[in-house]
Amino acid sequence: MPGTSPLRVSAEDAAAIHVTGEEALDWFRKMSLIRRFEERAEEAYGQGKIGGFLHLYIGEEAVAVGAMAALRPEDDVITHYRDHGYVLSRGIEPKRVMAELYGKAAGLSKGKGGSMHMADVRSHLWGGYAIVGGHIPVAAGLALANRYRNLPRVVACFFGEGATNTGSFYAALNLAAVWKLALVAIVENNRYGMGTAFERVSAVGDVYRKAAAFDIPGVRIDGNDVLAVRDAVRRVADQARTGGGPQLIEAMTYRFRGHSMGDPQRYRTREEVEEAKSRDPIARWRRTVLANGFATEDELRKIGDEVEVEVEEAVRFAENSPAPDPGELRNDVLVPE
Ligand SMILES: Cc1ncc(C[n+]2csc(CCOP(=O)(O)OP(=O)(O)O)c2C)c(N)n1
Repeated sequence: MPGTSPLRVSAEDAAAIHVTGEEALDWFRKMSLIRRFEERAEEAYGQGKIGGFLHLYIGEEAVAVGAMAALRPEDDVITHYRDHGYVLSRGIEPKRVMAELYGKAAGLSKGKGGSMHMADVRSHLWGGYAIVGGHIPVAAGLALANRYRNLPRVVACFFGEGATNTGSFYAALNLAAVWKLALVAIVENNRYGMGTAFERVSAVGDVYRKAAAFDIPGVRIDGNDVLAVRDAVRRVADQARTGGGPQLIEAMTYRFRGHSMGDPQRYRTREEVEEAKSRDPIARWRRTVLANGFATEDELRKIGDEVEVEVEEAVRFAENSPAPDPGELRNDVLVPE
């Protein structure tokens, strides 16, 4: 029944799903890269080197990495503002992402977008959007454009559970369903929209059930299990690509940091955060990698060291890069007449 069947991938199921050693280590490296990159961004923000908003993805890394592993490079990706993880897992160089955070000319969006607006159209990354739910209609538009152009591409649209209470979520998914567009909505349920617990503001607490409003498939998965994410996104993307229409995934996860920098986090207890950290997606995948003999402790440590070097190089690059030329100010900006 559409919108009513949670998909759960147990550890036993996961073991039965084929993963190559190369994939296993690639995912470990990418999740570690996102984590370390953001820890360093957090530090730089504290030193006043990064301005504006900075929404950290720490704790949610398995969603971006698992989803990108399932998607094809030409599939379109459009996201909300908590967006560093998506571009890094698609293979964008960390130094270009860090330079964007620093507002430098060599940044991914030429230093004009900052943390919330990471875009690289050549890599089919259509950007982070700051307006909650505002990019979901754009995702439907991308999928409609792909239909017109006869391109067998899927649009993956990422957002938080809070966005499922916006009008644009309903307007966009309704038309996407009517037109059977190849749209995969990936909802990262981290339980809070800024300082508000989802259950306090949502008439329907199970996001996957909201798919029933559009008569489309909706599944709930463990978003801290990179393999479960890869498997689920692959499955629903295949359905969308072959005429199955839009699909909705609710990935259960948790953000370990505040909503944005400077969040005093009075809406949740320290104990709750610590308990959630016991389900850390990276530590968990690390255990799976070791248990399946994909790598030894030493090999994983080496990957960690390489990630450390890569992130330090990104910081150095961002610090030493020039600011955008003032003459660039009015370029790439849409100014209504
Ligand atoms: C239309 C709109 N309303 C309010 C805000 C302020 N705001 C920014 S983030 C946010 C919470 C959204 O939560 P969720 O969609 O669950 O994503 P998360 O931040 O948890 O990843 C709110 C209310 C906004 N940016 N846009």
